[in-house]
Amino acid sequence: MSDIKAALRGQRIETPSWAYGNSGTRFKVFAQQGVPRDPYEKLADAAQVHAFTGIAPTVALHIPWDKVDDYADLARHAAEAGVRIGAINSNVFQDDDYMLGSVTNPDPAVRRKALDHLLECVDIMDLTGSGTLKLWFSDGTNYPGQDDIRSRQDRLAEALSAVYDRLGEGQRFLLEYKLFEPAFYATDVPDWGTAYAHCVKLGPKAQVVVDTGHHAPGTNIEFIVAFLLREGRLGGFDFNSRFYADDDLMVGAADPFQLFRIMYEVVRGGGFTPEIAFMLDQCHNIEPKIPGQIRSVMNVQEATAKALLVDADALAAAQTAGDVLGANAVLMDAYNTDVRPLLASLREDMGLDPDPMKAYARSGYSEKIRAERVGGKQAGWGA
Ligand code: RM4
Ligand code: MN
Repeated sequence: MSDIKAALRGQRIETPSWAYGNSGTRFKVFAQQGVPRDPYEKLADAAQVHAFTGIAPTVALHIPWDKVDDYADLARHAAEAGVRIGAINSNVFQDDDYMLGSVTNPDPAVRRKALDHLLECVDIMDLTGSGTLKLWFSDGTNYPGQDDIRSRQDRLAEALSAVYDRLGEGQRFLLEYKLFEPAFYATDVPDWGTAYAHCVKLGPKAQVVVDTGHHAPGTNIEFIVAFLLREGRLGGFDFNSRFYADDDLMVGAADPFQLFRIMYEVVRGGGFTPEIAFMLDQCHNIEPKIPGQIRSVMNVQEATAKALLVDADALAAAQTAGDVLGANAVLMDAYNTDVRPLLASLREDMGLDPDPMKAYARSGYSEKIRAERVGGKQAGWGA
């Protein structure tokens, strides 16, 4: 048990700056009181999540949403608040020029503009000390024949290679895939196989990131995790959960069993290390944002604790003996264990309150930001 506690103590989960701002669906963004108005206030909120969970010390930025004049100053502010800047997320999906795609656009001038943005993100990494660039392309087509699928792959490869060449020492990029949306007919990076193939061609600094909301219903995500880990190409996760499409709901809320299965494959494949980025990519449309992040961090932590509890020897013995029911029972025993007392005790060992949700609610921070953050323009999805 002390091994499991030590492993959980070392766990790191990164929260996304955009989770603290307002967000919504394409129908409505509901504004909440006390929401950050700039990246500085987003980092202050993220620091609360770390203060109460003890395992969320880094914050992912999204450029240009989190653009500032002085990144060294932003990094200093983060450190003062007790957190650090994590992955830099590029954004080539919100400019009119990108209507027909960014790096795969048929127009070379638009491709150049998109590539320049990606390279600018690496410049920002140099300034913030970030080691990870996350690339997600909304590129694709809506109608058969709209553009040439093969040429678009060539253009994608060309852009990825230029970004790869720009990466410095200790820097890598994570290529994200997504089944569909906003393109509905053909997406240029629709699945892990496409992302993987591009990464393999480029080299070890190119890895795949698995966003848990980006698959067709019923996809066995833990298989993808096992495969990518085995090939040394799993760079990290964008955790969230979904019922229908890319819902960006709290991780572990829709299907905690799936999250456990994923974390089991991570542990099994030796992926429970700092080299794998465990990030949240979520939007809290109707629930309060900071508690939404705290709950999400706890959900990942619970799934991880259960995955670490799997009796590896008993499982291997049952598998070797062809004991189908026995092997399944070993896994289910771990999943059905209530790990909340273990995690409460871990938090006490770490000098934290055993109940982060209640401790945050009692802290008065929510009341404070509601009173202080009046006026100004609230940060939001796309702002
Ligand atoms: C995309 C993708 C990216 C995230 C944006 C906001 O669907 O998941 O990771 O940067 O949303
Ligand atoms: Mn994502």
